[in-house]
Amino acid sequence: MHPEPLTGETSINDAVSFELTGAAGLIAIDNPPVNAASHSVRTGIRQAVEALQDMSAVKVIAIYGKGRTFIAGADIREFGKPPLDPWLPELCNFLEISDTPIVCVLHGTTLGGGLEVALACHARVALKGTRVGLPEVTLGILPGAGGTQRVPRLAGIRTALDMITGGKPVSAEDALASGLIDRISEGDPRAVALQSAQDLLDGTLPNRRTGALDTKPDPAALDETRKKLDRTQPLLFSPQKCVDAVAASSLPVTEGMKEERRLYEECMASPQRAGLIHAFFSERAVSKIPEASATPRAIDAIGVIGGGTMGSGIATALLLAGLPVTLTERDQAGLDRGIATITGNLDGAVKRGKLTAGARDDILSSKLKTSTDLGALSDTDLIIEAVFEEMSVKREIFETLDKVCRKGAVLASNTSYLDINDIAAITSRPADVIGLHFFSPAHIMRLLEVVVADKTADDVVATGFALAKRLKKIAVRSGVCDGFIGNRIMTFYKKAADYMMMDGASPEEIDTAMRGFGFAMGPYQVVDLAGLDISWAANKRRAATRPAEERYIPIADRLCENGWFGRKTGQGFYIYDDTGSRPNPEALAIIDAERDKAGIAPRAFTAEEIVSRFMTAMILEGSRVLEEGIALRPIDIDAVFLNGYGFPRFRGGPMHTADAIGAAELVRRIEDYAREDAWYWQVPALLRQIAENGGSFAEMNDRG
Ligand code: 3H9
Repeated sequence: MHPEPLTGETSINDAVSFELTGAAGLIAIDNPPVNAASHSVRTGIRQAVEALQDMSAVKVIAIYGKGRTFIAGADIREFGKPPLDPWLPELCNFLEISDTPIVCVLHGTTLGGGLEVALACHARVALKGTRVGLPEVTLGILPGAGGTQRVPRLAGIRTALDMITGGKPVSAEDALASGLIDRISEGDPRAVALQSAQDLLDGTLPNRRTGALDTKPDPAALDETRKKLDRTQPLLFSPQKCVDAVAASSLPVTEGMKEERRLYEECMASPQRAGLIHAFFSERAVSKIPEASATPRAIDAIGVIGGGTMGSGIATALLLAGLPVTLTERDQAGLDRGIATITGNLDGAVKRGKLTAGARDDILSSKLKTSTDLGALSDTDLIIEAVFEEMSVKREIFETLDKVCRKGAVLASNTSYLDINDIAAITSRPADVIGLHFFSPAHIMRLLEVVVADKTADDVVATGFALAKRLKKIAVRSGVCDGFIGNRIMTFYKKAADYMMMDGASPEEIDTAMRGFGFAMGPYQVVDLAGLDISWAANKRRAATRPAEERYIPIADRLCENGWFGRKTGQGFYIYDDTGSRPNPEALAIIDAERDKAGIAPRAFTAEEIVSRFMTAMILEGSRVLEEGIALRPIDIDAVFLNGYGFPRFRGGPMHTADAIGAAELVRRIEDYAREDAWYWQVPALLRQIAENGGSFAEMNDRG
């Protein structure tokens, strides 16, 4: 028992404290950065409520969060570890049955278990600007602390299905309209907590036990959602489980809770949960780089050189983030094309509701400047070159930039393949030179490879990461090599696909198998979209240095010789017209002819073998990229493929998949495939070492 009355705050532990103010007991949660419902938060809340319940002066309790948000969810870092009492669902039930009424004050991003705590209280007040949601499905699980039972009781089955299977947060206004919360207030969380406690006591806020309410059955909504998910997310496990759990909300609450728990455990045990949570952490881990402590240089004005698709996309991304851009091109015609592309991109953003028409007009009239003279970039802070991939062209540009740019300006190249060290050496200021490799369309794709050359200064690297943050992109640090992390690995595994094509699998079979694995598109759909001419140019460039032992498949080159560059020319591996796309019979004839020429009798490939060879090749080259220090950690490679190459998120990325397969099995596969082609299929030393030690790539992430 605590002595009463209390004044000031009493700490339960490092995360929870309480205070007494008149008849109200206020409980504060303080567990930075996002007040995740860790073990100390759960025990802290329970002990604080118990302490307050024991005080006769306390007639009402209010819970609020300190810092930037109320509880943003269960502590994801505890997942997969032995659960510690009290579990979040137990805490929620404990709050709901409290005889002392409890109001919760929400602010920031009240998500997952945070919202579930609030739903179990007797009233909910949100500060203006709060976003509430149940994003568990994005982590491969379902709301497991009563969310699937309490949301339908407060807001109906349809809202519950939308929120729980969609995972997207909603505004406080929407939450109020649906009945999820009781009021929107303004002020600081503590003051609102105090006022709300008084209002709950006075009866101006409703005082209800959510679990005591009934859910109105809605079989049509359940059926529609199941069918939609079958169609749109056929490979995902947890969305259907979410629907099952919401369906159980028509049962008496204790039975519904049991069913929710059973389904939650199924999701927790699924490899998709591990993959999706790995993906979540990978996107945050990538910013932990050796240069993280350097202060980024100030970036107030940016120059973009080149108004092609890439340059215009980069300029659009910068403009959308509110940065002023000076676009340069060789001539007015080039500038006109660039301006037209940027305008089209911004129009698209207006159509998608990301930008108002007024803001677009404002950007075009006041934020975008253009020039045909590189001298116009003399007072910009960062210049991104995005011109044709030809060293002689880049040389001319960087020589000029070295002359015209102000001291301390960051000089970046968007090259996909060229050596940043060579580009840096063109200038008298190599410490200021860096690679910023965007992915097309640059205003939409989230990945940015920050390519660090030998002499790049730490604060220039930090500037690249700071820029990515402003653009809301995922920046991944890469060392210098042909193709950096992503394109280098892609070039390698693309060969494995080509070998299968040459030996008997059709492009369509390979694409279908990889889509079945979860990729958004198969590799031949990707090259058709990117343009076969791009890889044709790279093949020609590499021809001189291609090792004699390498098996070379010329099929794509033959297509290019016919002028078939993929989607943009109406045909490539597929034919594209008004009716959609279908395999190109002429491409298949070329494949047959090349097999004949090489004396290959085609054999059948199962989807399983296609996936196995494709993934083994990807992991093989990923291991080499790690061995050479091009990527800092396996998790960086995962982030690259998840955000730039359509890798299925629920599989966590290639190196996470490597651990799921197991290093010993990967070595066995490579040695097996090496019997056909010992040059291509070589076991990397790192992979062999992990296999021999019984280790994992995940351990390399932990070492940081
Ligand atoms: C759940 O609730 C299950 C229950 O239904 C059932 C239980 C039985 N846990 O993103 P940021 C870390 S599932 C642990 O950069 P922002 C994050 O790793 C959960 N750590 O900030 C990072 O650490 P570091 C449902 C977490 O302002 C730091 O906080 N909830 C958690 O851009 C800052 O994060 C969710 O899925 C967590 N739950 O965005 C919400 N959340 O600095 C997941 C964050 O060491 N979180 N961290 O790299 C988010 O969506 C965003 O973090 C948020 C803030 C919007 C909250």
